[in-house]
Amino acid sequence: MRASLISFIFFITIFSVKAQDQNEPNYDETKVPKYTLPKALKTQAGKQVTNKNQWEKTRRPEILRLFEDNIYGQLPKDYDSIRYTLSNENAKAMNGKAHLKEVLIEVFRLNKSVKINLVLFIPNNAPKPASAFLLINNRAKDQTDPTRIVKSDFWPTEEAIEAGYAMAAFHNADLAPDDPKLFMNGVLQLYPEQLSADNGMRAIGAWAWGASRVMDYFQQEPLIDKDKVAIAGHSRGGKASLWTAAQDQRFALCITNCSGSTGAKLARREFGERIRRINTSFPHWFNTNYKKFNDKESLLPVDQHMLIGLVAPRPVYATNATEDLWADPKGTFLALKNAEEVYNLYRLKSALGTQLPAPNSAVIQSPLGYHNRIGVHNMTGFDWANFIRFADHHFKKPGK
Ligand code: GTR
Repeated sequence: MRASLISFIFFITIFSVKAQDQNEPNYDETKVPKYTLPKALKTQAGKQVTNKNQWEKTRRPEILRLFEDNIYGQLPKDYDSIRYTLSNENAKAMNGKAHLKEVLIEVFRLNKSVKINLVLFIPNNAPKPASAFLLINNRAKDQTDPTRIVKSDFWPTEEAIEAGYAMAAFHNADLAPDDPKLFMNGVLQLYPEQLSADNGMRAIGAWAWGASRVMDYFQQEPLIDKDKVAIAGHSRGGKASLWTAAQDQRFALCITNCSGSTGAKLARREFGERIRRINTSFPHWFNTNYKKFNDKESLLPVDQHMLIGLVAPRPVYATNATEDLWADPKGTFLALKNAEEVYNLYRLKSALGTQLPAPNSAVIQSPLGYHNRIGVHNMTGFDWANFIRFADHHFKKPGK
């Protein structure tokens, strides 16, 4: 009797330790499973892609479709009309250094509309039209304060204006509130059919959709160089910025800051935040099909290096923070590395080395840029200073 009680307790203990293990994030490099990444350059028909024409005609659309179907959902492109209203303007904002435009972008479909409030500062002392950064703001609205009473490192607009860049931002909640019970109260009201589709758009897709509508606005804004607009985002916003750049080729450059799981890190390393965890904490971010890959990373027909590859030949800059293992710095670096072969099709040589760069050292002169900032999960002045260096490198090259 006693022996069986002891073995019962033993069994329960082992069982609960194991159950706990499965839910605990792994931060141990030795426990990363052996994995094989899906091949970016092999078509579904099994053909090797050897040039950019095959990539653009066959493989790129295939991969885009796989990401839509299995992770981020479709991005509806049809709407009835779009209207831009200048709701506030100050040609001498920031002590005369910048021209502020606040623009209400309204998109109409099925007699419904969604409103995007764009804040835009354009440098007065820089050639026009100006290059721009567009931030998908996933933090408090005052982080992109048009009055500049609040000045945040999360959107260091004074510094960017000084460097000759326009700074634009919109709040993600304008498109989809970041809440599993409320996310449908935004752009999804215009596309209700998406909600019942297993591969339909959800919150991350809605935020990316919003970035594309801002790009629609830039097409007719004479002060902005529509061919030099970088899309930027942090964390969940960085997942959305990468998805934006992947599907909307009008964006010339992509910044994905500490984007981690289902952003720029490889899923198959099962390091830090995993698919089950993100789908449980944030069921409204990705489509229904993505839930099938909870604990089954190896079955995904894609991995995140292929998402980065979709942005090629346009430059991508990814970041991490040394204390943010949840977002897997090494897995992010490896995703960039594995995207290099797509850039090679365009004869664009990456300057990423073979190892994760030393903390705070930035790889700038490269189509695939990266740094791992010393510190915690955040987006800071240090990060932005490097985004500006990266954009300078790509946008101010001779002949550009
Ligand atoms: C975390 C989430 C991450 C990241 C982060 C953020 O809770 O697990 O994937 O998106 O939020 O957006 O700050």
